[in-house]
Amino acid sequence: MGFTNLKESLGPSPKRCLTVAWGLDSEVLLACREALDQGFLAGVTVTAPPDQVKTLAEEVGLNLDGFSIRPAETPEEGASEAVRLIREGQCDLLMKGGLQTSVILRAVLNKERGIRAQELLSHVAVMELPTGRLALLTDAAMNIKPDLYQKQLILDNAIRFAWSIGLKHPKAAVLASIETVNPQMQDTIDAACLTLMGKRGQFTKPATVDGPLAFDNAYSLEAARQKGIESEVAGQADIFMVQDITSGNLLYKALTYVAQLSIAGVVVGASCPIILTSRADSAPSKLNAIALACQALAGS
Ligand code: COD
Repeated sequence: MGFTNLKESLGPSPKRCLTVAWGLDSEVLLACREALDQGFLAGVTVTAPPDQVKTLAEEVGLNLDGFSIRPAETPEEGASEAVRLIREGQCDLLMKGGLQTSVILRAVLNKERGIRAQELLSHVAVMELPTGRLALLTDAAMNIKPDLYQKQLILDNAIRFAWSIGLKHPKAAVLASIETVNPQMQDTIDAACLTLMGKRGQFTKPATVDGPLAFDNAYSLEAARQKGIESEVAGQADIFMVQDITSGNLLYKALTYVAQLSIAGVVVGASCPIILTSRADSAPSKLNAIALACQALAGS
């Protein structure tokens, strides 16, 4: 299943409303227009200064039917207003507009006024591999240097998310730089622990976990064979789990810019999926992210 199948299988959803925090990003608004036109969304609420939204819409020739605007003077105010709309059940999905990732994440995590649902929130990037199937990369954008317990929660979030978008019994590769356990490399020890947790059924939903695996062995069965690695996950991973934000972000950007994969990102673990796209993403890739979040909401 690729993004095209995902969008085709989604079907119209007359009641779903999305709020865009600080919606001063023309590509985000154009993607929302397309999602409204394709029936994935019933309404879009933008938090931002109304005159600036209208000017932006005029500049790019965007029809604002189906949009409503909640005034906000600053990105921080826009983020907390959008989070409030989710908390009060007025909207179902949250999307980042033209503000910094950390600003929206802080509003989401706010102890009194946020929308945490799980103990840990984490980022899941969904990419369409050259073979046409979808696979997940986590956590390339939220948790900076997780410890083993946080890694367990990050993997658990990704496994649940995989199930919610129809990747049942996912195979998860815990990535490291080598595929053997080196007592001097904590990431290889953590990967081995996560593998055992998988074998002992310590994740919320069934999954096959294997690691440490280097990216080549996780991605390519041939590469794994050449190294004599026997693994149920090698060459078939549905989830690629990195162990810190730096390696994750490097991999994410290399896959986007060098391999030119279509990638859509969401934060999971809050009361709704949070769509995080980067400014460089095109409107079609932002539409993929909206469709993905709608699918996750329907499947959770
Ligand atoms: N899940 C649940 N609770 C969390 C999480 C999480 N992932 N992270 C922090 N918290 C809680 C903490 O326990 C604490 O109670 C509160 O939130 C504040 O924690 P701090 O002091 O660590 O929070 P912040 O506001 O300094 O940082 C949280 C961020 C998510 C903003 C921070 O981790 C961050 O900047 N991450 C990188 C985001 C980013 O820039 N991504 C773009 C790179 S591509």
